[in-house]
Amino acid sequence: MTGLIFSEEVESALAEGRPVVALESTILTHGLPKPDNLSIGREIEAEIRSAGAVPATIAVLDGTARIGLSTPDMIRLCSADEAVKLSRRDLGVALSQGWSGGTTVAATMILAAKAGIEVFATGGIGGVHRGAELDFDISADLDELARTPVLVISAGAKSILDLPKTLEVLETKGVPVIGYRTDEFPAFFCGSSGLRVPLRLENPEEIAAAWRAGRDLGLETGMLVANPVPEEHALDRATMERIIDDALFEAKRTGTMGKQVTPYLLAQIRTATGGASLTTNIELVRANARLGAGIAVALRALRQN
Ligand code: PSU
Ligand code: MN
Repeated sequence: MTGLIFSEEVESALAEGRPVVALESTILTHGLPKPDNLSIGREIEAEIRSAGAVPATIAVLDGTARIGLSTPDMIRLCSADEAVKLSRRDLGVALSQGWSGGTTVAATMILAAKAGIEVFATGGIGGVHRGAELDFDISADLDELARTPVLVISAGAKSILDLPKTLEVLETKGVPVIGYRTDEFPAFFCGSSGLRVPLRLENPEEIAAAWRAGRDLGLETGMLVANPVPEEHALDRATMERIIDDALFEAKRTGTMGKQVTPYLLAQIRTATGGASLTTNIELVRANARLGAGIAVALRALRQN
């Protein structure tokens, strides 16, 4: 496979058909604070290993697309000041110009699909921003879910986004949104949003079977599995709404635009909640990593039948 550089661990897992779970890296470069990002990145990988799968953190280093990072690579990515946030539109320039950066959900899906990895766990996806009817700010993650066949596990999306519009766009684009043991679309820090999720499944085997059936039909769309944050780590919905409203106000006041919007809002929220939101963030990604590993293991069992 030209253009991709695999870690040894991921390369042998794929060659032997063992379960692999992709992880994104914008969460490390732009979503979480340094130096915690490094330990969190490693904890998430460890979670996948202990659940019987191999983690493949995906990033771009010195203009090469990496599928699985060695420890020195991970350290570099997590400490680099010049790491760029890379979405679909950025990949060609990043690779040809020798950049290093974190891949968003969209860019990670592209590279995972090319690497032959079907399952990808993350925290939250990008979506339709509030006020998008005026500024057209809609994340490329949504289009990617419509066009790239990768199964993405997230804790829904933060209510920095317009969640009803995000669900409408996913419906229009034909992306299955599956509530994992829930009827509600989770709102990242909070397990509930008051919005119904269109489909619901109860275990990794059912999710793997639904994914396989769609693929067998020739569907080229992705799938979004929405896994609510474990209840004991969820934050209060009213408090988060207030904090998010303040963050949105600040973003507008400072004229924050384009790809800076999401990292800016995430940093504002982190400051406003103190340590609480970071713990919740780590725990929900950990839970998604575990579920992703379970789905990857179930997919492997389906192949063997
Ligand atoms: N939402 C979060 N945390 C994140 C992101 C989104 O709660 O770290 C990151 C993901 O990498 C996602 C990207 O793919 O932000 C979306 O950015 P944009 O809205 O600019 O497409
Ligand atoms: Mn945007």
